[in-house]
Amino acid sequence: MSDNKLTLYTLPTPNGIAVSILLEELKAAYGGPEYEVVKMSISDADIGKVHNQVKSDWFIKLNPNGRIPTIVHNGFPVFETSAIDLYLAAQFDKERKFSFEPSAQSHEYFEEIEWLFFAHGGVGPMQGQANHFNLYAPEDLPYAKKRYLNETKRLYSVLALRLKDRDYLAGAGRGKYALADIKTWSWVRFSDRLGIDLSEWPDVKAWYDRINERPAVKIGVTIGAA
Ligand SMILES: N[C@@H](CCC(=O)N[C@@H](CS)C(=O)NCC(=O)O)C(=O)O
Repeated sequence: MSDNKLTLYTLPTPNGIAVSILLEELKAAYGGPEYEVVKMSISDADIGKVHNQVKSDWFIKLNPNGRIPTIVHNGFPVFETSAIDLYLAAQFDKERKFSFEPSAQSHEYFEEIEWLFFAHGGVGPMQGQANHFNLYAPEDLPYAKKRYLNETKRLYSVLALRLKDRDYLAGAGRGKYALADIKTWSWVRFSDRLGIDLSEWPDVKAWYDRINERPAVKIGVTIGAA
């Protein structure tokens, strides 16, 4: 094993790109880390392709939750998007270009954690359920469809409140593009699937467009496709 072997198990889903975007930002800013991509399958139809399954025995040893994304860095597995991004920042974002230095005194660091948790515990799960009930559920459940869609939109209005007079979610002044933006943006990118129109929240739309223009983001969203 080399000194810096990093493998990313992923797909270009809202959770997958939250990690591949950060990895591409790190590569653009620092020239690395290089990483190997293992494209996973999360489709039951593929059961039997053992090396392609998030619920197979070998993968559950890396991520007991059986989901993408997951990384293994020099033999150490890490799962959960925000934990992976915090880990990658601690390992590779030495100049804190996309993160904030952990410190009890740093309000910026705790703002980052606060907005990461907001996305990880709020936007992701609620929009995920909205997707499920509106796009995939085998039963038509109008109450569930409406509940999760409305809650997702309510959370977007919280983002709008935060982004009024700011460019990014965490950091002093107008903020700094960092982990919480990457994590949240990765879900907002898929909002059109629910018929959500970002122009309802002009500051969220401006933040979305600002991040969408970044070259590393354009690459990050493709990692694990085809
Ligand atoms: N809380 C997890 C969510 C990961 C997740 O739900 N990943 C989905 C794809 S976006 C998945 O692997 N689904 C497969 C399954 O549920 O079996 C994280 O933040 O990493």
